[in-house]
Amino acid sequence: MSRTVIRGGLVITASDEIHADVLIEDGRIVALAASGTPAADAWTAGRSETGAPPSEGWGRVIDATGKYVIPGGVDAHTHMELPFGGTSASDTFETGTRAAAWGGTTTIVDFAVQSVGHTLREGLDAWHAKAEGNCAIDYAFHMIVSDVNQETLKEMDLLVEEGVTSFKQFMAYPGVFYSDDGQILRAMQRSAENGGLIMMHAENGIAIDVLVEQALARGETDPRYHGEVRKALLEAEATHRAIKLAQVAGAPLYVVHVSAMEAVAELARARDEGLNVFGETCPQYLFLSTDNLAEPDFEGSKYVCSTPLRPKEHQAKLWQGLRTNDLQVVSTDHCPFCFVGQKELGRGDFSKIPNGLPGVENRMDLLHQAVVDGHISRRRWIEIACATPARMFGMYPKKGTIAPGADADVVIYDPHAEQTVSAATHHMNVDYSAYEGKRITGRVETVLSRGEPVITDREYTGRAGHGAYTPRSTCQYLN
Ligand code: DUC
Ligand code: ZN
Ligand code: ZN
Ligand code: ZN
Repeated sequence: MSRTVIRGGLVITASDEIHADVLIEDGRIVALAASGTPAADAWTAGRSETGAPPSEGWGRVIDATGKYVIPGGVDAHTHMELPFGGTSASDTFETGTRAAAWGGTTTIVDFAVQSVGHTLREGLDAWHAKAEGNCAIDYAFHMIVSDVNQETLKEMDLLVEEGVTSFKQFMAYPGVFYSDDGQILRAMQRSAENGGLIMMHAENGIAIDVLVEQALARGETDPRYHGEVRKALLEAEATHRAIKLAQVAGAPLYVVHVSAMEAVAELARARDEGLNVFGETCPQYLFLSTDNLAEPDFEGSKYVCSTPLRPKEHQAKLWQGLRTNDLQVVSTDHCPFCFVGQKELGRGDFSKIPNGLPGVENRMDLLHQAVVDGHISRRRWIEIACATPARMFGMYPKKGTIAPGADADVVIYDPHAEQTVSAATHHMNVDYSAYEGKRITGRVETVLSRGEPVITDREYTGRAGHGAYTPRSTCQYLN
């Protein structure tokens, strides 16, 4: 048996903050006991409570005095190795999950892609092949549905049964991932029956493509025009439409990467009506803005993603939505493309810049900074970054909390350490940082994945292949 005791830290979950020692056996959390009590001290001494001698193979004791002991982060939105715009996201499952661990994330849910004309199964098999044996931390899959037809709808039932319980559809990207309203309605009706959760990329892509064409015809080719054509109103309109379609279908809805305050208002209204409508935002929308898209010398391309960054005034509404639970989850939409050779594909035409930002390594720290800055409480930090994504996507309480029976995915977090974010020191396979130079209070010190040390006192001690595929149950967050 392998055992670990984490001693003397402040254990923070979505619901509690307690000074407790955590006992881990064979990859699972077995018990918590108030620090300094005889029960807790007995673990550290390697004795049972009955005073038996130290057992063979007694594992490590991690001193977490003065530190936080938090659940490993659950990033429910990543795109490792995603083919996009004639290139491919630069993090593999190996580099991306290692970077995630460095940043205190111990589970990712990545998006397998159905290509038009192919089956869901083909897409899912392809993503399993990319991930298997390569991940440092546990992983699961959502399925991007690009081609809704009778066969696809039947396959959705099978996927839900085998643990792929959420399906992304796109109201944007006509000709690539796009679904029309009829296809969306059919997929929603199916998920109302089989328990699946539709995740929506809510932007009116048909209208956006008209605006793109008109902007380029006017010679507006710089990255900042990406933000201008992908209008907040067209995010709000699509969000509204998706909510109504879900209501007609009687299905729950999860809107991904919400960036516009007008879209938050749509979600808030639907939730006030009692609908099972949920919203996710991402660190880039909370910390970055159209000012970044306007950076000179094509540097703005580093910040091209969809939905796009918005003017700064949207940020306050996103923070408010996170506090009022009109937004429930912060994921990264991690989809990195190098500036050199990838973002540069869009020089002279912003519509050819591959869409996506790196961030899987930065999320837990940025949200801790939000605690320091007073935007959210410590428990809300854990709720939006660990517990709710685990619940939303059917992995709780195995993932997302520190409790007896849970996987021992645990982060020892130093809330007082100071760091400066930089591409020079990050571990993502991308040649820039979206948060270059940002000062952050707080830093990951040690990370356990199912009890195994992946990061130990800021050294990588994990291995590719430790991470296991995690089938999921259906959404555990419904009204
Ligand atoms: N948005 C991005 O920024 N990248 C990948 C796909 C998406 O919807
Ligand atoms: Zn095929
Ligand atoms: Zn999207
Ligand atoms: Zn995405």
